[in-house]
Amino acid sequence: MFKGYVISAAVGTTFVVLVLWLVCSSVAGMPSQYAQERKKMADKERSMRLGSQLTLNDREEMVNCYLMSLKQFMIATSTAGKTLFPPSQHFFHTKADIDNSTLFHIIQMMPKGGSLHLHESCMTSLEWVIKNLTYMDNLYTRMEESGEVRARLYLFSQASPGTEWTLMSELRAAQTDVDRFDQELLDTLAMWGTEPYASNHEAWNDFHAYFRGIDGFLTNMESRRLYDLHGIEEAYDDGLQYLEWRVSANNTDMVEYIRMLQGIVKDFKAEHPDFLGVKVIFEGMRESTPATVSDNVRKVANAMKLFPDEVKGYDLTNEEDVVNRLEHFVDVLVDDEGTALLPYFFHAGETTWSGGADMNLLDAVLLNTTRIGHGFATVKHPEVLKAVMERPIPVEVNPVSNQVLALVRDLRDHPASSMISYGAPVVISSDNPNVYFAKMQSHDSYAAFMGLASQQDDLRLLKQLAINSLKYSAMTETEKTDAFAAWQIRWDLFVEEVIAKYNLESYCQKPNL
Ligand SMILES: *[C@@H]1O[C@H](CO)[C@@H](O)[C@H](O)[C@H]1NC(C)=O
Ligand SMILES: *[C@@H]1O[C@H](CO)[C@@H](O)[C@H](O)[C@H]1NC(C)=O
Ligand SMILES: *[C@@H]1O[C@H](CO)[C@@H](O)[C@H](O)[C@H]1NC(C)=O
Ligand SMILES: CC(=O)N[C@H]1CO[C@H](CO)[C@@H](O)[C@@H]1O
Ligand SMILES: [Zn+2]
Repeated sequence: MFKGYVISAAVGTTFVVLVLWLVCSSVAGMPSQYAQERKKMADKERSMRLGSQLTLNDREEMVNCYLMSLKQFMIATSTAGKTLFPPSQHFFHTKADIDNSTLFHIIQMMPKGGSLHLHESCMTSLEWVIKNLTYMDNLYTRMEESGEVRARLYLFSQASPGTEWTLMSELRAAQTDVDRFDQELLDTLAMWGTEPYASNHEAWNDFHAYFRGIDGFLTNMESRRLYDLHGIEEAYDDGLQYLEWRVSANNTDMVEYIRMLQGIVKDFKAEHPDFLGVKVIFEGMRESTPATVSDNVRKVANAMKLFPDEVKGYDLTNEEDVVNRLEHFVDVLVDDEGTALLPYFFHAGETTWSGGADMNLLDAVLLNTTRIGHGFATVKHPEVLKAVMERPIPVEVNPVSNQVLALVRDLRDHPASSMISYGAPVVISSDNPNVYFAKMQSHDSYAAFMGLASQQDDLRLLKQLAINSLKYSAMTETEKTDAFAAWQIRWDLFVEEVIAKYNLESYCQKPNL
C-alpha cells in the first residue's frame, strides 16, 4: 500500500528544501578542487539528460515545484522503507494506487502531445467494447474452453458462421445476472490477473487469444468505425491531440479503411478543432512468408500514393523471440538497388535476449527505419545506439507494456532509463493500453516520469516528451508547426489550471535560498 503520497504543497516544499540542504551539507567536507571536479562532472551529465535544454517560465516553475514535491515525497517514503515505490512493482498491483494519486491526476490533465506507438486492435477500452459493441444487433458468439493461458475465450461474429454460434442477445437474455455475464466477457478478453505473467511467451500466448476475441469487431466496418472513433475520444480525453496507430495489413481493405478513418477524423475535428488527426502505419505479421510481406509492401505503397496525408509506412510485428527475423524479409523490403521500398517503422529489440531476436535492431537501422518500435535492447548495441543518437532514429518506448509483457519487473531497471540519461530521441507511448486497463497515455507518462527518469528529472522531462511526440511524428513540417501551436495553447492552459486547482500561487513561490 502506498499511503501518504497525498501531501500538501507546503509539506512538500519544506521537504524539498530539506533535501537540498542535506545535499549541500554533505559535500561540505571535500577538498575544494575535488568538489569542483565533481560538480563539473555532475553538471555535464545533467546537461545531457532529456529535457535539460528546456527553461521553465515562472508559472511552469510553480507547477514544477508542486510536482517535484509529490515526486520527492514518494521517493523519500519508499527509500525509508515506509512504502513500496509504485514503479518498482507490477502494474497489476499498483494501478489502483497510481490512479488514486494526485501526481497521476496532474499527468492526466497534462497535454501530452501525440501517441506514436499504438495498435488499433488494442487501444479502445474493453469496458466500452463490452458495454457497447457486444450489445450490437445481430452479434453472434461462441465460447471456447481452455486455451494455453486462458480458461475460456469468447469469439464474436456479426454473421452466424455456423451452428455452434449463438446470438449474443439470446445468450444474454438467458443470464440471471447480466452484470456478472458482462464482467465475465470483460475478464476473458483482458490481460489482467492477480499474478504477473511468468514470461514474455506466456503473455504473448494470452495476447493471441485476445486478438481472436477482438477480431470479431474489427472485421466489420461498422463496429470498427465505432471502435476507432471511441478510441480517438478516449485518447483526446487523456490529453492526446494526435495519433499514429498501427493497423493490420492482413485482412484490411486499405482503401475502405482509410476512407472510413477520414470520415471519423473529420467529424471529430469539427467538434474538437485542436485535435490534429490520425496517421496510419500498416503492420504485417512476422510469421508471414516473404511473398505475403511483398504483397503487403505493394499494397501499402499504393495506399500511400492514394492517401499521402494518412498512410505513412510499414512495420512487421509479433512476438520477436519466436517468429521470423527482419533479416528473413530483406529481399522483399528493398528494390534491386538495395534501397528501401517504403518508409519503415519497425518493431525491433522487444526482447530480453542478447544476440537473439535483438539482432532485428541492426536490420531496422540498415533498412533506414524512420523510428524504432520498443527498442528495448537498443543500449546493448553500441552501433544501433550511435545511429539512434546521430541520425537521429527516435525510439518508441512503452514502459507499461514492457512490464506487463514480462520484459522488466522494476521500471527503474528499464533500459530506456539510460537513453533518457544520454538525451536520446525517445518518445513514450502505450502500445496496447486497453488489454491491461491503462489510459491511452497517462500511465506510461507516469511510468516514465517516476520509474525511468532520475529522481531529479522534473516537468522539463514531461514537457520534452510531449514536444518529442510531435517533433518525431510522421507529420509534415507544416503540420508540425500547426501541431506545436495547438499543443502550446493547451499547455499554457494546463499550467494555469494546475496552479488554480492546487492553490500554487500561495504554496509554491520561489524558495528564498
Ligand atoms: C455505441 O456507441 C455509439 C456512440 O459511441 C452509439 O451511437 C451506439 O448506439 C452505441 N451502440 C450500442 C449498441 O450501445
Ligand atoms: C491473414 O488473414 C487470413 C485470413 O484472411 C488468415 O487465414 C491468415 O492466417 C492471416 N495471416 C497472418 C500471417 O496472420
Ligand atoms: C539508407 O539511407 C542511406 C543514406 O541515405 C542510403 O545510402 C542507403 O541506401 C539506404 N538504405 C536503404 C536500405 O534504403
Ligand atoms: C488523490 C486522490 O484521488 N485521493 C483519493 C484516494 O481515494 C480516497 C478514498 O477513496 C479518496 O478519499 C481520496 O480523495
Ligand atoms: Zn507495439
